[in-house]
Amino acid sequence: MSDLTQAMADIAEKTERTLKNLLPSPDGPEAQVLEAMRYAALAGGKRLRPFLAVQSGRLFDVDDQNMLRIGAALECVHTYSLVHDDLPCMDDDDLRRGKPTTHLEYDEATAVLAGDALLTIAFEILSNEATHSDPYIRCKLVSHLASASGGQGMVGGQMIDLLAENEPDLDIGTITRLQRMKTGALFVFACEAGAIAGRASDRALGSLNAYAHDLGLAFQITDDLLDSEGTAEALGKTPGKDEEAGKATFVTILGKERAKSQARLLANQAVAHLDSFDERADFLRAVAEFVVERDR
Ligand code: GRG
Repeated sequence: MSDLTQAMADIAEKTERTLKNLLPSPDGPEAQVLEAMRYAALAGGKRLRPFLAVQSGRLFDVDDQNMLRIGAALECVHTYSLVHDDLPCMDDDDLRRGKPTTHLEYDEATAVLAGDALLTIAFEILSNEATHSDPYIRCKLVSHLASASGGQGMVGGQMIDLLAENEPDLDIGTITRLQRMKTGALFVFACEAGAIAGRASDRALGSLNAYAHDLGLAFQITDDLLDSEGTAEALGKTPGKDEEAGKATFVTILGKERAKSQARLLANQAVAHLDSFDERADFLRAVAEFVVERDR
């Protein structure tokens, strides 16, 4: 196992434990929604966003325990987006993280409510004093995650994506903007969170922002490639959805070979933005390679 794989497995395991402790235990007449939240959020996943958050925190000596709470909040927002994206009114999917999607395991209403509750608990986690001793920093974390997730971030990107279905002629600029909002915004929050929690300089924050933008795009291009080439078994989700929906993607516009070289270029560019950091940024450097080489 490489050092990176080991470090990712370690943070994934700690994220799972943190989420288990933070998500409410199914109890009382509302138990079904609490169960569905746990079903969706404790289903594995790469936990890439918590990994980025913990690594960014380490650059500024922020305690891992604080960053794991921020990572758990991020994972709650990310999981809510997957639960809602899988609904029949959106992507209508039946497989996620290798298991039946939440609306199939329960029902549509429960999946909508579980997604809603995962989104709101993220802010409950961030605003709790166990996340950071300084209320100003907690407020900043809440505000940044809200902007990244909302109508001018992830939700906005999803809206453009839905409107873009059956529009195979979208240009690369529109797709890049859409993906920066839909996928990139949470990556940016994950990487900036350590700088916010560690009261880093604007320059350091800017470097992490630039790194996250390039990493997010490299991740998305690879996601498009996996959608066109991967198997349900390896991905834990249904491949070929973009083509089925008649969607323009980086792969339909650039072709597979150019998409691959563009993803690699962006990963290299992401690493270059970390030049001002010492060896504590080595896992952030290594994860850029992982993002373009991954098979799930
Ligand atoms: C419904 C508000 C709302 C937003 C949905 C992010 C998103 C917007 C939809 C997900 C659809 C999708 C497959 C996007 C591609 C990029 C992406 C977010 C992939 C899944 O993230 P991973 O690979 O998943 O990090 P795991 O399961 O490892 O956590």
